[in-house]
Amino acid sequence: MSAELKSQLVAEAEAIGFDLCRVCRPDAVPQVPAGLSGFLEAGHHGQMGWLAERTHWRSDPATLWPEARSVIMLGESYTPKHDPCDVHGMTDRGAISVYAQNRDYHDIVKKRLKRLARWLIAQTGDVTQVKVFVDTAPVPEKPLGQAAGLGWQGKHTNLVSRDLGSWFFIGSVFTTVDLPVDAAEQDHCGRCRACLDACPTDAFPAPNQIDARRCISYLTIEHHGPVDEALRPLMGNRIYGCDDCLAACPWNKFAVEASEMRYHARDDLTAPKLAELAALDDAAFRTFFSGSPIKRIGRNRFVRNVLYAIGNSGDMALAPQAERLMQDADETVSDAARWALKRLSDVANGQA
Ligand code: B12
Ligand code: SF4
Ligand code: SF4
Repeated sequence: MSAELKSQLVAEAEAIGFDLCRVCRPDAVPQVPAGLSGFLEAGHHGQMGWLAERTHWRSDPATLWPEARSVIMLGESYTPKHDPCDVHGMTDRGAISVYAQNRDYHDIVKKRLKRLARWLIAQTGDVTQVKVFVDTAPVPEKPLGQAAGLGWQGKHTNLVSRDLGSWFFIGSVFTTVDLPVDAAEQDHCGRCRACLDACPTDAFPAPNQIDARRCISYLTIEHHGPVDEALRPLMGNRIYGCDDCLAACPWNKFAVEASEMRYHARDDLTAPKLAELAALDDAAFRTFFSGSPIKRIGRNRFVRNVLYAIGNSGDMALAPQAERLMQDADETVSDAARWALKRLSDVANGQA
Protein backbone atom coordinates (compact mmCIF):
# COMPACT_ATOMS: atom_id res chain seq x y z
CA MET A 1 0.00 0.00 0.00
CA SER A 2 1.16 3.47 -0.80
CA ALA A 3 2.93 5.91 1.40
CA GLU A 4 0.30 8.39 0.20
CA LEU A 5 -2.52 6.45 1.89
CA LYS A 6 -0.43 6.41 5.06
CA SER A 7 0.07 10.17 5.08
CA GLN A 8 -3.64 10.70 4.38
CA LEU A 9 -4.40 8.35 7.28
CA VAL A 10 -2.22 10.38 9.65
CA ALA A 11 -3.88 13.62 8.50
CA GLU A 12 -7.34 12.08 8.95
CA ALA A 13 -6.47 10.82 12.45
CA GLU A 14 -5.39 14.34 13.38
CA ALA A 15 -8.59 15.84 11.90
CA ILE A 16 -10.64 13.36 13.96
CA GLY A 17 -8.91 14.49 17.15
CA PHE A 18 -5.98 12.12 17.76
CA ASP A 19 -2.62 13.62 18.69
CA LEU A 20 -0.47 10.68 17.59
CA CYS A 21 -0.94 8.13 14.81
CA ARG A 22 1.71 5.58 13.88
CA VAL A 23 1.80 2.04 12.53
CA CYS A 24 3.45 -1.29 13.41
CA ARG A 25 3.01 -4.95 12.51
CA PRO A 26 0.95 -7.20 14.83
CA ASP A 27 4.04 -9.37 15.49
CA ALA A 28 6.25 -6.43 16.53
CA VAL A 29 6.30 -7.19 20.28
CA PRO A 30 8.24 -10.47 20.81
CA GLN A 31 9.30 -9.38 24.33
CA VAL A 32 5.75 -9.37 25.72
CA PRO A 33 5.27 -13.09 26.59
CA ALA A 34 8.25 -13.11 28.99
CA GLY A 35 7.25 -9.78 30.62
CA LEU A 36 3.61 -10.80 31.02
CA SER A 37 4.36 -14.25 32.42
CA GLY A 38 6.90 -12.79 34.88
CA PHE A 39 4.24 -10.32 36.05
CA LEU A 40 1.58 -13.02 36.43
CA GLU A 41 3.88 -15.59 38.08
CA ALA A 42 4.86 -13.00 40.69
CA GLY A 43 1.14 -12.45 41.39
CA HIS A 44 1.51 -8.75 40.57
CA HIS A 45 -1.96 -8.68 39.00
CA GLY A 46 -3.70 -9.24 42.37
CA GLN A 47 -7.44 -9.74 41.88
CA MET A 48 -7.32 -8.82 38.16
CA GLY A 49 -7.81 -12.46 37.16
CA TRP A 50 -8.82 -11.34 33.65
CA LEU A 51 -5.15 -10.44 32.99
CA ALA A 52 -4.30 -14.13 33.38
CA GLU A 53 -7.00 -15.17 30.90
CA ARG A 54 -6.54 -15.27 27.11
CA THR A 55 -2.81 -14.70 27.64
CA HIS A 56 -2.06 -16.11 24.17
CA TRP A 57 -3.73 -12.99 22.72
CA ARG A 58 -2.36 -10.52 25.26
CA SER A 59 1.12 -11.98 24.67
CA ASP A 60 0.98 -12.09 20.90
CA PRO A 61 -1.35 -9.71 19.05
CA ALA A 62 -0.60 -11.56 15.79
CA THR A 63 -2.71 -14.46 17.09
CA LEU A 64 -5.59 -12.21 18.13
CA TRP A 65 -6.59 -11.77 14.50
CA PRO A 66 -4.27 -13.64 12.10
CA GLU A 67 -5.59 -11.79 9.01
CA ALA A 68 -4.46 -8.41 10.36
CA ARG A 69 -1.47 -6.95 8.50
CA SER A 70 -1.08 -3.61 10.31
CA VAL A 71 -1.87 -2.08 13.67
CA ILE A 72 -2.59 1.64 13.65
CA MET A 73 -1.70 2.97 17.11
CA LEU A 74 -3.34 6.20 18.24
CA GLY A 75 -2.55 8.50 21.15
CA GLU A 76 -4.97 11.05 22.59
CA SER A 77 -3.83 13.71 25.04
CA TYR A 78 -5.64 14.42 28.31
CA THR A 79 -3.06 16.81 29.74
CA PRO A 80 -4.69 18.74 32.59
CA LYS A 81 -4.77 22.52 33.08
CA HIS A 82 -3.92 22.19 36.75
CA ASP A 83 -1.31 20.38 38.87
CA PRO A 84 -3.11 17.16 39.91
CA CYS A 85 -1.04 16.94 43.10
CA ASP A 86 -2.34 20.28 44.51
CA VAL A 87 -5.33 18.50 46.06
CA HIS A 88 -3.12 16.23 48.18
CA GLY A 89 -2.66 19.03 50.70
CA MET A 90 -6.44 19.57 51.08
CA THR A 91 -7.24 16.94 53.67
CA ASP A 92 -11.04 17.44 53.69
CA ARG A 93 -11.11 16.86 49.91
CA GLY A 94 -10.71 13.75 47.77
CA ALA A 95 -8.18 13.36 44.94
CA ILE A 96 -9.61 11.88 41.73
CA SER A 97 -7.08 11.02 39.04
CA VAL A 98 -6.97 13.33 36.04
CA TYR A 99 -8.28 10.80 33.56
CA ALA A 100 -11.50 10.39 35.54
CA GLN A 101 -12.35 14.02 36.29
CA ASN A 102 -14.88 14.26 33.48
CA ARG A 103 -16.26 12.01 30.70
CA ASP A 104 -15.28 8.38 30.24
CA TYR A 105 -12.42 8.24 27.73
CA HIS A 106 -13.44 4.78 26.51
CA ASP A 107 -16.54 6.27 24.86
CA ILE A 108 -14.73 9.23 23.31
CA VAL A 109 -11.72 7.29 22.01
CA LYS A 110 -13.82 4.40 20.70
CA LYS A 111 -16.03 6.73 18.64
CA ARG A 112 -12.93 8.30 17.10
CA LEU A 113 -11.38 4.89 16.37
CA LYS A 114 -14.57 3.81 14.59
CA ARG A 115 -14.58 7.01 12.53
CA LEU A 116 -10.99 6.40 11.45
CA ALA A 117 -11.80 2.77 10.65
CA ARG A 118 -14.77 3.81 8.50
CA TRP A 119 -12.58 6.32 6.68
CA LEU A 120 -10.01 3.60 5.94
CA ILE A 121 -12.67 1.29 4.54
CA ALA A 122 -14.01 4.10 2.36
CA GLN A 123 -10.51 4.70 0.94
CA THR A 124 -9.58 1.10 0.34
CA GLY A 125 -12.84 -0.65 -0.51
CA ASP A 126 -15.20 -3.06 1.21
CA VAL A 127 -12.66 -5.90 1.24
CA THR A 128 -10.79 -4.06 4.02
CA GLN A 129 -11.51 -5.36 7.50
CA VAL A 130 -10.89 -3.52 10.77
CA LYS A 131 -11.18 -4.10 14.50
CA VAL A 132 -10.87 -1.28 17.03
CA PHE A 133 -9.67 -1.57 20.64
CA VAL A 134 -9.26 0.72 23.61
CA ASP A 135 -8.18 -0.56 27.02
CA THR A 136 -10.57 -3.42 27.70
CA ALA A 137 -9.49 -6.05 25.13
CA PRO A 138 -6.56 -8.48 25.62
CA VAL A 139 -4.24 -6.26 23.57
CA PRO A 140 -0.77 -5.23 24.89
CA GLU A 141 -1.36 -1.57 24.08
CA LYS A 142 1.79 -0.11 25.62
CA PRO A 143 4.28 -2.48 23.92
CA LEU A 144 2.46 -2.04 20.58
CA GLY A 145 2.50 1.72 21.12
CA GLN A 146 6.26 1.63 21.66
CA ALA A 147 6.77 -0.59 18.59
CA ALA A 148 4.85 1.94 16.47
CA GLY A 149 6.80 4.82 18.01
CA LEU A 150 4.05 6.60 20.03
CA GLY A 151 6.40 6.68 22.99
CA TRP A 152 8.47 4.41 25.22
CA GLN A 153 7.51 2.43 28.31
CA GLY A 154 8.92 4.61 31.07
CA LYS A 155 10.13 3.28 34.39
CA HIS A 156 6.56 3.80 35.67
CA THR A 157 5.58 1.24 32.93
CA ASN A 158 3.29 3.61 31.01
CA LEU A 159 4.09 5.10 27.62
CA VAL A 160 5.84 8.47 27.65
CA SER A 161 5.91 10.63 24.55
CA ARG A 162 8.49 13.30 23.83
CA ASP A 163 5.60 15.57 22.78
CA LEU A 164 2.75 14.57 25.11
CA GLY A 165 4.62 13.45 28.23
CA SER A 166 2.74 10.82 30.27
CA TRP A 167 -0.78 12.19 29.79
CA PHE A 168 -2.29 10.30 26.87
CA PHE A 169 -4.65 7.43 26.20
CA ILE A 170 -3.92 4.68 23.70
CA GLY A 171 -6.25 3.14 21.14
CA SER A 172 -5.65 0.83 18.18
CA VAL A 173 -7.12 -0.10 14.83
CA PHE A 174 -6.13 -3.55 13.58
CA THR A 175 -6.59 -3.85 9.83
CA THR A 176 -6.05 -6.20 6.91
CA VAL A 177 -4.51 -3.29 4.96
CA ASP A 178 -0.73 -3.50 4.56
CA LEU A 179 0.45 -0.04 5.64
CA PRO A 180 4.07 1.19 5.79
CA VAL A 181 5.34 0.93 9.37
CA ASP A 182 7.04 3.53 11.57
CA ALA A 183 10.20 3.19 13.62
CA ALA A 184 9.89 2.04 17.25
CA GLU A 185 10.60 4.65 19.95
CA GLN A 186 13.75 4.35 22.07
CA ASP A 187 13.96 4.66 25.86
CA HIS A 188 14.57 8.25 26.93
CA CYS A 189 14.42 7.79 30.72
CA GLY A 190 18.19 7.77 31.14
CA ARG A 191 19.19 7.95 34.81
CA CYS A 192 15.96 9.65 35.88
CA ARG A 193 13.93 7.83 38.54
CA ALA A 194 11.48 10.59 39.52
CA CYS A 195 8.40 8.38 39.02
CA LEU A 196 9.82 5.54 41.12
CA ASP A 197 10.61 7.92 43.98
CA ALA A 198 7.21 9.65 43.78
CA CYS A 199 5.15 6.50 44.37
CA PRO A 200 3.47 6.73 47.81
CA THR A 201 3.20 2.94 48.21
CA ASP A 202 6.50 1.80 46.70
CA ALA A 203 4.66 -0.16 44.01
CA PHE A 204 7.67 -0.61 41.70
CA PRO A 205 9.75 -3.68 42.68
CA ALA A 206 12.17 -2.61 39.92
CA PRO A 207 12.22 -0.01 37.15
CA ASN A 208 9.72 -0.92 34.38
CA GLN A 209 7.88 -3.35 36.65
CA ILE A 210 4.79 -2.71 38.74
CA ASP A 211 3.28 -4.72 41.56
CA ALA A 212 -0.33 -3.71 41.01
CA ARG A 213 -1.25 -5.03 44.46
CA ARG A 214 0.49 -2.00 45.98
CA CYS A 215 -0.66 0.53 43.35
CA ILE A 216 -3.32 3.01 44.54
CA SER A 217 -4.89 2.99 41.11
CA TYR A 218 -5.47 -0.76 41.45
CA LEU A 219 -6.49 -0.52 45.11
CA THR A 220 -9.10 2.19 44.53
CA ILE A 221 -10.48 0.95 41.18
CA GLU A 222 -9.93 -2.79 40.77
CA HIS A 223 -9.55 -4.27 44.25
CA HIS A 224 -12.75 -5.43 45.87
CA GLY A 225 -13.20 -5.98 49.59
CA PRO A 226 -11.09 -4.40 52.34
CA VAL A 227 -7.66 -3.01 51.45
CA ASP A 228 -4.63 -4.24 53.43
CA GLU A 229 -4.55 -2.10 56.58
CA ALA A 230 -0.84 -1.41 56.16
CA LEU A 231 -1.52 0.29 52.80
CA ARG A 232 -4.52 2.40 53.83
CA PRO A 233 -2.54 5.23 55.51
CA LEU A 234 -0.32 5.50 52.41
CA MET A 235 -3.32 6.19 50.18
CA GLY A 236 -3.77 9.68 51.67
CA ASN A 237 -6.82 11.31 50.10
CA ARG A 238 -6.60 9.47 46.75
CA ILE A 239 -10.11 8.10 46.25
CA TYR A 240 -10.08 7.09 42.57
CA GLY A 241 -6.89 6.26 40.67
CA CYS A 242 -3.53 7.90 41.25
CA ASP A 243 -1.33 10.19 39.17
CA ASP A 244 1.79 10.65 41.26
CA CYS A 245 4.17 8.66 39.04
CA LEU A 246 2.79 10.26 35.89
CA ALA A 247 2.89 13.79 37.31
CA ALA A 248 6.53 13.38 38.39
CA CYS A 249 7.80 12.81 34.85
CA PRO A 250 10.00 15.64 33.53
CA TRP A 251 8.84 14.96 29.96
CA ASN A 252 5.45 16.47 30.89
CA LYS A 253 6.95 19.93 30.52
CA PHE A 254 6.57 19.56 26.74
CA ALA A 255 2.89 18.61 27.00
CA VAL A 256 0.25 21.16 26.04
CA GLU A 257 -3.23 21.17 27.57
CA ALA A 258 -5.62 18.68 25.98
CA SER A 259 -7.78 20.17 23.22
CA GLU A 260 -10.66 17.79 24.07
CA MET A 261 -12.74 19.78 26.57
CA ARG A 262 -14.56 16.66 27.78
CA TYR A 263 -11.33 15.51 29.48
CA HIS A 264 -10.88 18.75 31.43
CA ALA A 265 -12.01 18.54 35.03
CA ARG A 266 -15.60 19.05 36.03
CA ASP A 267 -15.62 21.86 38.62
CA ASP A 268 -17.13 19.53 41.20
CA LEU A 269 -14.47 16.83 40.65
CA THR A 270 -11.17 18.74 40.98
CA ALA A 271 -11.34 18.74 44.79
CA PRO A 272 -14.68 17.25 45.91
CA LYS A 273 -15.59 17.43 49.61
CA LEU A 274 -15.17 14.09 51.38
CA ALA A 275 -18.18 14.81 53.61
CA GLU A 276 -20.46 15.13 50.57
CA LEU A 277 -19.07 12.05 48.84
CA ALA A 278 -19.46 9.91 51.97
CA ALA A 279 -23.17 10.79 52.02
CA LEU A 280 -23.87 9.35 48.54
CA ASP A 281 -26.33 6.47 48.45
CA ASP A 282 -26.59 4.16 45.46
CA ALA A 283 -28.99 6.31 43.42
CA ALA A 284 -27.19 9.60 44.19
CA PHE A 285 -23.84 7.97 43.31
CA ARG A 286 -25.12 6.84 39.92
CA THR A 287 -26.59 10.26 39.13
CA PHE A 288 -23.50 12.18 40.26
CA PHE A 289 -21.16 9.98 38.22
CA SER A 290 -23.33 9.55 35.13
CA GLY A 291 -21.03 9.47 32.05
CA SER A 292 -17.95 9.20 34.29
CA PRO A 293 -15.62 6.16 34.44
CA ILE A 294 -16.05 6.26 38.23
CA LYS A 295 -19.60 4.91 37.91
CA ARG A 296 -18.12 1.52 37.01
CA ILE A 297 -16.78 0.80 40.52
CA GLY A 298 -20.16 1.26 42.20
CA ARG A 299 -21.15 3.17 45.32
CA ASN A 300 -19.78 0.72 47.90
CA ARG A 301 -16.20 0.59 46.61
CA PHE A 302 -16.21 4.35 46.10
CA VAL A 303 -17.48 5.11 49.61
CA ARG A 304 -14.90 2.62 50.99
CA ASN A 305 -12.20 4.75 49.34
CA VAL A 306 -13.74 7.97 50.70
CA LEU A 307 -13.70 6.50 54.23
CA TYR A 308 -10.00 5.61 53.99
CA ALA A 309 -9.39 9.24 52.97
CA ILE A 310 -11.48 10.45 55.93
CA GLY A 311 -9.38 8.25 58.21
CA ASN A 312 -6.23 9.84 56.78
CA SER A 313 -7.56 13.41 56.97
CA GLY A 314 -6.73 14.05 60.62
CA ASP A 315 -9.94 16.14 60.58
CA MET A 316 -12.27 15.30 63.48
CA ALA A 317 -15.04 17.32 61.79
CA LEU A 318 -15.40 14.34 59.44
CA ALA A 319 -15.87 11.80 62.26
CA PRO A 320 -19.73 11.95 62.12
CA GLN A 321 -19.61 10.80 58.48
CA ALA A 322 -17.63 7.72 59.48
CA GLU A 323 -19.80 7.11 62.53
CA ARG A 324 -22.96 7.07 60.39
CA LEU A 325 -21.45 4.53 57.97
CA MET A 326 -20.46 2.10 60.73
CA GLN A 327 -23.96 0.61 60.33
CA ASP A 328 -23.77 0.43 56.52
CA ALA A 329 -25.26 -2.71 54.96
CA ASP A 330 -22.04 -3.32 53.02
CA GLU A 331 -19.43 -5.00 55.24
CA THR A 332 -16.45 -3.45 53.45
CA VAL A 333 -17.96 0.01 53.95
CA SER A 334 -18.67 -0.58 57.65
CA ASP A 335 -15.13 -1.97 58.13
CA ALA A 336 -13.72 1.14 56.43
CA ALA A 337 -15.87 3.35 58.66
CA ARG A 338 -14.60 1.66 61.85
CA TRP A 339 -11.02 1.96 60.62
CA ALA A 340 -11.50 5.65 59.75
CA LEU A 341 -12.87 6.49 63.20
CA LYS A 342 -10.07 4.63 64.97
CA ARG A 343 -7.43 6.33 62.87
CA LEU A 344 -8.96 9.77 63.43
CA SER A 345 -8.95 9.23 67.18
CA ASP A 346 -5.44 7.70 67.18
CA VAL A 347 -4.13 10.75 65.32
CA ALA A 348 -6.02 13.11 67.66
CA ASN A 349 -4.47 11.29 70.65
CA GLY A 350 -1.02 11.32 69.11
CA GLN A 351 -0.95 7.53 68.75
CA ALA A 352 -0.48 7.32 64.97
C1 B12 B 1 -4.11 -3.72 33.85
C2 B12 B 1 -3.99 -2.24 33.64
C3 B12 B 1 -3.73 -1.45 34.76
C4 B12 B 1 -3.36 -2.05 36.12
C5 B12 B 1 -1.90 -2.55 36.05
C6 B12 B 1 -0.94 -1.45 35.55
C7 B12 B 1 0.16 -1.93 34.61
N1 B12 B 1 1.18 -1.09 34.55
O1 B12 B 1 0.09 -2.97 33.99
C8 B12 B 1 -3.62 -0.85 37.08
C9 B12 B 1 -5.04 -0.93 37.62
C10 B12 B 1 -2.65 -0.72 38.26
C11 B12 B 1 -3.53 0.32 36.10
C12 B12 B 1 -3.23 1.60 36.50
C13 B12 B 1 -3.13 2.68 35.63
N2 B12 B 1 -3.45 2.69 34.32
CO1 B12 B 1 -3.88 1.09 33.31
N3 B12 B 1 -4.16 -0.39 32.15
C14 B12 B 1 -4.14 -1.68 32.34
C15 B12 B 1 -4.36 -2.43 31.02
C16 B12 B 1 -5.84 -2.84 30.96
C17 B12 B 1 -3.48 -3.65 30.79
C18 B12 B 1 -1.98 -3.39 31.06
C19 B12 B 1 -1.21 -4.70 31.11
O2 B12 B 1 -1.29 -5.49 30.18
N4 B12 B 1 -0.48 -4.93 32.19
C20 B12 B 1 0.31 -6.14 32.38
C21 B12 B 1 1.77 -5.81 32.39
C22 B12 B 1 2.59 -7.09 32.46
O3 B12 B 1 2.03 -5.19 31.15
P1 B12 B 1 3.08 -4.01 30.98
O4 B12 B 1 2.81 -2.88 31.94
O5 B12 B 1 3.08 -3.66 29.53
O6 B12 B 1 4.38 -4.72 31.45
C23 B12 B 1 5.47 -4.87 30.63
C24 B12 B 1 6.71 -4.42 31.33
O7 B12 B 1 6.50 -4.55 32.72
C25 B12 B 1 7.68 -5.35 30.74
N5 B12 B 1 8.67 -5.78 31.68
C26 B12 B 1 8.58 -6.70 32.62
N6 B12 B 1 9.74 -6.80 33.25
C27 B12 B 1 10.58 -5.92 32.66
C28 B12 B 1 11.88 -5.60 32.91
C29 B12 B 1 12.50 -4.61 32.12
C30 B12 B 1 13.89 -4.27 32.40
C31 B12 B 1 11.78 -3.96 31.08
C32 B12 B 1 12.40 -2.91 30.23
C33 B12 B 1 10.45 -4.30 30.87
C34 B12 B 1 9.88 -5.26 31.67
O8 B12 B 1 7.05 -6.51 30.25
C35 B12 B 1 5.70 -6.38 30.40
C36 B12 B 1 4.98 -6.92 29.17
O9 B12 B 1 5.36 -6.20 28.02
C37 B12 B 1 -4.02 -1.30 29.98
C38 B12 B 1 -4.81 -1.38 28.66
C39 B12 B 1 -4.27 -2.47 27.74
N7 B12 B 1 -5.13 -3.26 27.20
O10 B12 B 1 -3.05 -2.55 27.54
C40 B12 B 1 -4.34 0.01 30.77
C41 B12 B 1 -3.42 1.21 30.55
C42 B12 B 1 -2.00 0.72 30.62
N8 B12 B 1 -3.66 2.06 31.72
C43 B12 B 1 -3.58 3.31 31.50
C44 B12 B 1 -3.63 4.32 32.50
C45 B12 B 1 -3.85 5.76 32.03
C46 B12 B 1 -3.49 3.98 33.86
C47 B12 B 1 -3.31 4.96 35.05
C48 B12 B 1 -2.47 6.18 34.75
C49 B12 B 1 -4.72 5.38 35.56
C50 B12 B 1 -4.69 6.23 36.83
N9 B12 B 1 -4.40 7.51 36.76
O11 B12 B 1 -5.00 5.74 37.90
C51 B12 B 1 -2.63 4.03 36.10
C52 B12 B 1 -1.10 4.07 36.01
C53 B12 B 1 -0.39 3.14 36.97
C54 B12 B 1 0.95 2.66 36.42
N10 B12 B 1 2.05 3.22 36.87
O12 B12 B 1 0.96 1.77 35.54
C55 B12 B 1 -3.31 3.61 30.02
C56 B12 B 1 -1.84 4.03 29.84
C57 B12 B 1 -1.63 5.03 28.71
C58 B12 B 1 -0.15 5.26 28.49
N11 B12 B 1 0.20 6.47 28.09
O13 B12 B 1 0.66 4.38 28.65
C59 B12 B 1 -3.67 2.20 29.35
C60 B12 B 1 -2.82 1.84 28.14
C61 B12 B 1 -5.16 2.30 28.95
C62 B12 B 1 -5.36 3.10 27.65
N12 B12 B 1 -5.91 2.46 26.62
O14 B12 B 1 -5.04 4.26 27.54
N13 B12 B 1 -3.73 -0.08 34.81
S1 SF4 C 1 -0.31 5.19 40.12
FE1 SF4 C 1 0.31 5.94 42.16
S2 SF4 C 1 0.44 4.13 43.47
FE2 SF4 C 1 0.34 3.41 41.32
S3 SF4 C 1 2.47 3.15 40.75
FE3 SF4 C 1 1.91 5.25 40.15
S4 SF4 C 1 2.46 6.53 41.94
FE4 SF4 C 1 2.46 4.39 42.62
S1 SF4 D 1 9.80 10.11 35.51
FE1 SF4 D 1 11.84 9.72 34.65
S2 SF4 D 1 12.12 7.50 34.86
FE2 SF4 D 1 9.93 7.90 35.10
S3 SF4 D 1 9.05 7.65 33.06
FE3 SF4 D 1 9.55 9.85 33.27
S4 SF4 D 1 11.65 10.02 32.43
FE4 SF4 D 1 11.28 7.84 32.82
